[in-house]
Amino acid sequence: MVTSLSSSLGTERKLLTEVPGPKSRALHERRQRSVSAGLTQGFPVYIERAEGAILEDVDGNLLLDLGSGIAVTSIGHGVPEVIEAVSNQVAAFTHTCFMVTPYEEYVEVCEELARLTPGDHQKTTALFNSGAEAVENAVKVARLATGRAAIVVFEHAYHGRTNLTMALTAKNMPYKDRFGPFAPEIYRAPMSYPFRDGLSGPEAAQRAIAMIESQVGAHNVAGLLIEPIQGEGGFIVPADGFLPALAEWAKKNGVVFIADEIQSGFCRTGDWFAVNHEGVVPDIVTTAKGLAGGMPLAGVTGRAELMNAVHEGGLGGTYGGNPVAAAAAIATIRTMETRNLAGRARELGATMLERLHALASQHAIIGDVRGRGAMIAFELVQPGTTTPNAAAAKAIVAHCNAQGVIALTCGTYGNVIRLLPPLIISDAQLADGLDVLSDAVAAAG
Ligand code: PLZ
Repeated sequence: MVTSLSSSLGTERKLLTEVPGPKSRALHERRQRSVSAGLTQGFPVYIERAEGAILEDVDGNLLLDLGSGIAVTSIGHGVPEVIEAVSNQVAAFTHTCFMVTPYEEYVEVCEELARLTPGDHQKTTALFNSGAEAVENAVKVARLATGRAAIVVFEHAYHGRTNLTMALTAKNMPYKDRFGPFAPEIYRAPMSYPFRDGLSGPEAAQRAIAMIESQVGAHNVAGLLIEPIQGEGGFIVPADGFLPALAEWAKKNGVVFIADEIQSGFCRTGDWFAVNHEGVVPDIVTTAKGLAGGMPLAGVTGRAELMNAVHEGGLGGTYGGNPVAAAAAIATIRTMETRNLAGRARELGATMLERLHALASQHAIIGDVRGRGAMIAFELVQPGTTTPNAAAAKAIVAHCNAQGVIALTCGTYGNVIRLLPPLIISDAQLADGLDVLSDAVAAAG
């Protein structure tokens, strides 16, 4: 199994058929009969293997990945260190349930999360399977530790699809529509969105704090939960000073500051975590996605006095911190360090921003270019306005897909194209992807 992966896919995008090709189309027909219609149907090319930034589909087409499975395979596909760690762990044992009989890999991931997350205070961690599960548990900890109920979240936020996290997520369609009733004691504050509100960070923070104090009351707030750079909501980078002002307010009022770094964490923005760029030290950090290089693993890491306030048995789950996923995380973190993928993310970001700003100066449908490190996006508008242009975003992604480039949309208004390349993508591969993207923008504009 491992040896068959060693035959290289090469490094270049190459289409042998139209995409999706005949085999993908046949699989897609099978899917329509057996898979719930409730799942998003993205780009229906069925993948057989992957290596680096290249995905090979069942028709033999080689596709360029600018999405990393939504910021998950940040270290790239088929990384030998991860394959080896996972293979060894599968052979050793795959599951005991950490709550029944523990194992070292779980402990090591928690040690690494304590080391890598901001702040040198004492921290402990609990591991889970998905981002939504991590967010739910962060809320449980904040409520228990403070004895308060209210959770403040922000406009455009995305935190998951479970019942509690649907309440935390802002966008109705497709995430919440007709799935209620939703959990109570969730309050939504205005976000800093420089392109649309023109406010400075401190001004936007003051606006949010005034809302919280008048509509909720600081002493009722258990936790303030925020994505330091919003993901699904549109890669919204808050104005400088917004996050520090909120963190300061939280500290002053005994409110647990929870950074949801599930999409922005693990070198994606050019540092281990997006909060590092503004020197913010959260009380709790939620992680998932990039943490385990493609295996399902999520973490809640927080101040020991918060995390340890929970009674024994209050946190857990059958699979949380599964040994195979934990082994993958340890190898992923090592790989990120030895290959300096945070530094690479900054280089990729500089290249993407330069190309996208140039493109924006030529095409009036690009209203804003933003992001940090290798978490970069541009927002499509009706020329000369800020009116969202979701049709253009859709057309651009379709154009990219037809050329064998995986690109993703996001945003409350569906009008943002986001770029999340694997951090090991080569300069030539990125240039190729950006060339295709430029043609797509030209065609849409
Ligand atoms: N918090 C910041 O980005 C997941 C969602 C894809 P799970 N984002 C991708 C989709 O349409 O379901 C995400 C996130 C942030 C939480 C989550 C939830 O993580 O692992 O998908 O549960």
